Amino acid sequence: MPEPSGAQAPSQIAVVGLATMGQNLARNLGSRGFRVSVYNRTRARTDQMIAEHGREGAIKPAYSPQELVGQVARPRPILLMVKAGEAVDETIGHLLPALYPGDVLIDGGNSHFTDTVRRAGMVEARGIRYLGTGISGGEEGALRGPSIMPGGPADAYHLVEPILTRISAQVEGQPCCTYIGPGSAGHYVKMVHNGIEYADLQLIAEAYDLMRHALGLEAAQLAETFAGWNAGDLESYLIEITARVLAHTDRSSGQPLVDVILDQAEQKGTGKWASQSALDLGIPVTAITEAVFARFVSALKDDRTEAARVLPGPVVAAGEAEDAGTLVEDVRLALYASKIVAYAQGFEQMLAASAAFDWHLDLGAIARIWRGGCIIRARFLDRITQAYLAQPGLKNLLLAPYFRQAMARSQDAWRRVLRRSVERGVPAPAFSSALAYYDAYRRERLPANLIQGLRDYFGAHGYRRTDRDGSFHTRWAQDGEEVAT
Ligand code: 2AM
Repeated sequence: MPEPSGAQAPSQIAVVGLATMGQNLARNLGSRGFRVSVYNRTRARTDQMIAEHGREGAIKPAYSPQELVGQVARPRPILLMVKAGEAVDETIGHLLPALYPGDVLIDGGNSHFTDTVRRAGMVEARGIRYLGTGISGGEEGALRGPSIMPGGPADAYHLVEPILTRISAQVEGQPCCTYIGPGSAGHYVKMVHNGIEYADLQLIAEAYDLMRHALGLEAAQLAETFAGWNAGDLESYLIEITARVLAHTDRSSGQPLVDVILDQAEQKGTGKWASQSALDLGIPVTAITEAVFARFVSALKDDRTEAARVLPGPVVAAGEAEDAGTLVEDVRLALYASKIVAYAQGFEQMLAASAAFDWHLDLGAIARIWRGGCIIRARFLDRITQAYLAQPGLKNLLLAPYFRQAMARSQDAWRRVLRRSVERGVPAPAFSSALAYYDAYRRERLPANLIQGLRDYFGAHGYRRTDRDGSFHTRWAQDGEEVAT
C-alpha cells in the first residue's frame, strides 16, 4: 500500500527512460499515490515531463544516476524503460556503481530473453536483483493499467508486488500481474504474447482481405461486421479497434483511411524471436510463424507490384452467385477456429519452454493476466484459464472440451472459407496453416512413414516399425533385405 506522501519522504520507486511508455508508467505510479523519481539520459525530456505531468502525483526529477539513486528508499526498485538492446546495457552500466546489494532492477522493455539471462547474471554477481518484466498495453495501458509479466527472483518480485499489482489493469477485482517464474520467464512469456499478437493481427487481416476481395465488401460495411463480431465469442480489444480503423475516413482524400494506408507491415522483432525460439524447442507454432512470414512478404512491395503485372491468378466466373451473409458468418467461424489454434500453439510453446528451462509456468494464470491491459485482451482468455483450472496437466488447448466443441462447430465453415480463398486467389496463410495444423494434429497417422523410408533409402538413417520394437534398415537398392540396426 502506498504510504502518505511528504515533500521529504524518499521515493518508493524510480523510472529510468521517459519516452512515452516510461512517462506513462511514471504517471500511473504517481496517480496511484506512489512517490516516484524519474530520470532520462537527455535532460530535456525529464523537464518536459515534470512541466506537463509533475503535478499528477509525487513525481520527482533526477538529473544523474547518482541523484536518482539517492532519492529512492532502499532496497530500491528501479524500473528501466529504455529502448531494448544496447541502451539497456548502457543504462545498467551507469546505474550499477550507485546501487547497493538488495536493490531491484526491473527491465520493463521488450528485451530478448537471452539478454535478460546475461544481464541478470551480471548484476546478481554484485548482489543486485533483476526482474525481466514484460509490460503490455501500449501507451494507454501504461497510463491506465497494463498487463505485467515479471520474472526473476521471487523475493525481488514480492518486494515490488504491492506496486506492480496496483498499477496493472484489474479485471473482476484481480490484478493483471502475477509472478511468472524465475530467470527470464517474464520476458519469454511477453515474447510469446507478442507472437500471439502477430498471429491475431494476421488472422484479422486475412478475414478482412477475404471479405473485401473475395466478397467485394467495402470498408464501411466491414466496420459494421467487425463491430457485430465484437459482441460475440470474438470480443476483444483487437476486433474492437479493427471496427474503428475500418470506419475511419481519411480527411485528405475522403476515402476510408485503410484504403490509402501503404500495405507494408513493419516489425520490431518479438514475433520473429518467438518463432526462432519455437524452432529451437521443436514446437510447431505455425500461426505465429506464418504471421511473421506474411509481414516479410508484405515488405516486398516493389517485387509484388512487378509480379502483379505478369503472374496469372485464377479466372473467376462472372456473375457467380454470392451469398455474402453466409460467407461472412463462415469467415467469423474460420477466424475463431484459427485463433484457437494460434493460442493453442503459443501455450504449447510456453509449456515446452517451462519444461526446458524449469520455470513451472502457470499457464492458466498467464491467460488470466492477459484478460486486461494488454493488446490481446479478450473474453476468450477466460476460457483458457478455465481449461487449465479443469485440467492442470493439459497438453494442448485443442483437447479441452470447450475448444474441441468450438472446432467441431467451426470446421466446416473454415474449410468453405479456404476453398473460397484458393478459388479466388486471395492468400490466407495463417487461416490455412492453422487448418493444416489442426488436420495434422488430429491424424493418428501422417505421411512421415514415407519420409523415413526415403531417408533410409538415401542415407541409411534407419526407421522404426509400427508392428515391432527396434530400429531397422532396408538395403533398398541391393537385395531388398531388412536388417535390424
Ligand atoms: P533519450 O531521451 O536520452 O534518447 C526510448 O528511446 C528511451 O530510451 C528514451 O528515454 C531514451 O532516452 C532512452 N535511451 C535510448 N538509448 C539510450 C541509452 N543508450 N542510454 C540511456 N537511455 C537511452
